[in-house]
Amino acid sequence: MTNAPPSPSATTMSKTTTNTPGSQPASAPATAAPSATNAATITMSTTAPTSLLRAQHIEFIRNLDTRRDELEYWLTEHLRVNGIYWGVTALELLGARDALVPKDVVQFLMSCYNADDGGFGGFTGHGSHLLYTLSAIQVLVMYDRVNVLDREKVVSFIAARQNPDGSFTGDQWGEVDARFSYCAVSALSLLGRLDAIDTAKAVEFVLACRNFDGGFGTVPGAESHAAMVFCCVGMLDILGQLDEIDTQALGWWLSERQLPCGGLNGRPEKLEDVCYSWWVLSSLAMLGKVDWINKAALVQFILSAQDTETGGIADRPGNLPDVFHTLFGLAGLSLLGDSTLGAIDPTYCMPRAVIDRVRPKVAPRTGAPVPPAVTGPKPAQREL
Ligand code: GRG
Repeated sequence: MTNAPPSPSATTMSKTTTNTPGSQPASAPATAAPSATNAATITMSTTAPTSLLRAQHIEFIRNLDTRRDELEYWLTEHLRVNGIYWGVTALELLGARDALVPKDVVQFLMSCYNADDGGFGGFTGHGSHLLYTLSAIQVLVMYDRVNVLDREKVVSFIAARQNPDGSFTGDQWGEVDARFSYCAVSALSLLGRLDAIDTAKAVEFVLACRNFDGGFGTVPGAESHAAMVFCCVGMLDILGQLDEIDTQALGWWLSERQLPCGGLNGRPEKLEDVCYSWWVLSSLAMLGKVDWINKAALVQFILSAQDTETGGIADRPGNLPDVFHTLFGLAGLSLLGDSTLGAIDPTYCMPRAVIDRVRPKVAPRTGAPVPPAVTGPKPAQREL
């Protein structure tokens, strides 16, 4: 399966010239007043799709792994495990799990497992990193195949990433980032092993990434960014610490991300991008404030970014689609109440039905004590 690049802005390719950055839309959404600190935005096309192209999106994802003659397929090789998570989750929301063969997917994921340290790389033979380890665990949980893991070994890889100040490094090379705090806590929660880390110190670090505007950055002192808000709020939610957040300030900052075209940006003065329909909206959902944006305008923005020829969703209308934006567009529509899609859990970015199934193992949301460890089968009992 191919997938999208790490930074959408690095690969955005325009299919058409119908969007005109800098011009104002004919009618701005009623509740989405343009912020004085936001950049100019696009004009929505009147010929853009207005309904969900469900069948085309399923075909788009099903075909991703057949595009091996395309440069992008190989340029994104290092992210393949993330791509599988994005594609599998999107298919789950579309009610189309059978579009891929779970056994083959699990087999490929396990080819990316590094038995020496217990983590997953982004591709077969690549070094272990928390980003890929979480994606692999998420897919195994969705397929109910966590039994293939040497659970204790995976837990030891994740726990070993925690620093004395509570932060996490993604891999052995030492980069610290709030994303990795989310990855570690989400993954351990899904494995029922939050007891393996110092959760109080983990919370302390994430709270140190909070800024005066209510948002969160990658590290203490870094600019607030919506993707980091998702990571920090999600991590605090899993650990039952949402009370630590100034929900009024953060809710205001998040709702200011909506631009006149209906789309959301990730920080002031930046362009709208479909993926923020997830990072911003999921954060608002965790805070119980989805109504603080103009939902109808955002729905139309996401639908407009669908590709009518190939299926899939792009970062913004008129650009080429990829699986990253396809997942986060669909996930956003799900949070916005599209009843033709499966419901998504805003904290885990996994189908709500899956989280409900594993709920006894995952952490509570109420600040109650972390649940006891769940012991997995012995490695000898594992099978693909
Ligand atoms: C389970 C959904 C889920 C995530 C796991 C890995 C992770 C936790 C989160 C990643 C968050 C992240 C860094 C997303 C990328 C967001 C993005 C579009 C970044 C681009 O930033 P800029 O500065 O673009 O290039 P802007 O939009 O600011 O111009």
